[in-house]
Amino acid sequence: MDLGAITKYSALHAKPNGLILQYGTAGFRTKAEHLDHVMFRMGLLAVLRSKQTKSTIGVMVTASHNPEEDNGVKLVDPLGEMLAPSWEEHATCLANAEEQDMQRVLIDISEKEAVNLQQDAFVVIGRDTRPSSEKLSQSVIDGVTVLGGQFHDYGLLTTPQLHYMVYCRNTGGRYGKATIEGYYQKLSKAFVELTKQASCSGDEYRSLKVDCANGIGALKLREMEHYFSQGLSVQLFNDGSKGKLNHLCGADFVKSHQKPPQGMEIKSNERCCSFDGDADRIVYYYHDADGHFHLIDGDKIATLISSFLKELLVEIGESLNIGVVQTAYANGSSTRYLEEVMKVPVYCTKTGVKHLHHKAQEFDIGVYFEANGHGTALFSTAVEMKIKQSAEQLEDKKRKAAKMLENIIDLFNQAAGDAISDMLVIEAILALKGLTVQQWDALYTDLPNRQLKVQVADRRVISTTNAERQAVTPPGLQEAINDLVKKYKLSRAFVRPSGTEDVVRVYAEADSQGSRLVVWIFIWPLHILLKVFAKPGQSTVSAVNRESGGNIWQLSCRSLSHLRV
Ligand code: NG1
Ligand code: ZN
Repeated sequence: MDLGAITKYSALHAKPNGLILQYGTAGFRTKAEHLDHVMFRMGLLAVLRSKQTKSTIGVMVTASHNPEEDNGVKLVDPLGEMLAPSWEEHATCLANAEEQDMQRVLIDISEKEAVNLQQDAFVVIGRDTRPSSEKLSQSVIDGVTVLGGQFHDYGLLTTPQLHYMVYCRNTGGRYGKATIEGYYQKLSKAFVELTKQASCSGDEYRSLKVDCANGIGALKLREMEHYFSQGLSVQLFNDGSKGKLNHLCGADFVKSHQKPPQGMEIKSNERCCSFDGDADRIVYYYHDADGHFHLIDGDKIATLISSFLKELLVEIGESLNIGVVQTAYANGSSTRYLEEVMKVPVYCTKTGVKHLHHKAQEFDIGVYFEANGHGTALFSTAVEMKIKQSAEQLEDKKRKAAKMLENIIDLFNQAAGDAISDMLVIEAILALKGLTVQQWDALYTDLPNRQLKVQVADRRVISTTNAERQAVTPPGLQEAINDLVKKYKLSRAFVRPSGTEDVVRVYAEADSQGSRLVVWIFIWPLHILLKVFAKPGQSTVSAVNRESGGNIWQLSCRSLSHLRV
């Protein structure tokens, strides 16, 4: 390690005074102007991780669904997975080190992790379309080179494409070719093979409207569409030609506001979907004949996928164990449907895909999705081999099902949740099953639900347990929530500090005969509870009134009068 060079170059990427950042649910995220030093230092850290694992490590520059002014960075581990937790701590430590402590922190990490500094290092880098991303990814490269690492800069990529590249490079090409062309070809070939087998189709002509959140998804989908156009025609909206990234559009906007994005005209019963800013999330939606908006979120996507996979296994005659992994944000109706109707075991983990991903690896086939549309399916190596054999050996009908499963396995991005790959999987399943979007939606009815952000003085005063479904601190908060939940049928509510924003998230759902207003009345006291327990910051009354059309306050006061806080 050339410590002199590190000190010299680090000074060119100086840390702003007093800035403390945390490697959160998906790496570092904050205003782009505060991130230059973090990028340089993550370049350094990626080299150490690469030396330690003797593998290629990925660095992605993105802030996903955050506003355009933000940016972020995360490291991708050898099998395309999120960075190991002990290294997240090193990342936080390195990002927050004062200039004069940089050398010591780097040596500490190398010693603790037994990094052989003589080992070669290789880092691959990708970035989203934010105006700040190009310069920030250059800072990553500075960090990599100053520690003597080799690198390949893929330039503009979706987050899941970078995960895919890392996975391909560390598995000797067995997973696929580590080029953008290799990604397009692998997925499109599987998709076209699948749709060729669709004898009946819910729609005469398969077309889909895609809201690309004014992000990287538009660019990549446009490059890719001619590869799969035999099976699907896509019409792109919010393609970045005029609008601002994630502004009034994209998967996060559609899911949290439960309304369509701006800039997309929707005719009744047309199938539409939205990607988020880095194209690792997807949600579907449509307007019914009465003009009502219907959201089909990650929970319903997981249900469609797992039921299809289960049916295929039955046809092939294989009894493999299949599990679905969700978080506390999964709608109660989806969990009930999966467990009671489909008889599929469901597990709940903490928020953040790394938790879901690890749990899903425990099954022969693990399907995981966050309600916000981030997810994929994982297949164990043994399953992949078994299915390949079956596709060659079994008699006709079974062989057809095995072949289908083989293609579905190829169509999933098993390194990370991927909006493009998930979109093609969903479109293939709908075509093969001859399902319309309404029929898919009718699998079960979501319980009305709301999710809000509350700003408190210090979100860390709230800690949770039981996969984040119960608050441990501050004392008394959970009891107060329990008292509130008792008042509503099939109700559930929880609060947890966000790992990506300086807010506390509040979630509530209840059987309220379809009335979202009831959930509003329910969630509002939760705001008050948080304010009371976490010692207030700013008022949320005006924000809540604005979002609810102004008539919430009176109704909420009535329900508040029952509260003993
Ligand atoms: P936080 O901010 O920790 O709630 C959010 C999402 C996660 C995940 C990460 C990373 C919700 C409720 N939370 O995490 O699911 O996607 O961002 O992007 O949607
Ligand atoms: Zn994202």
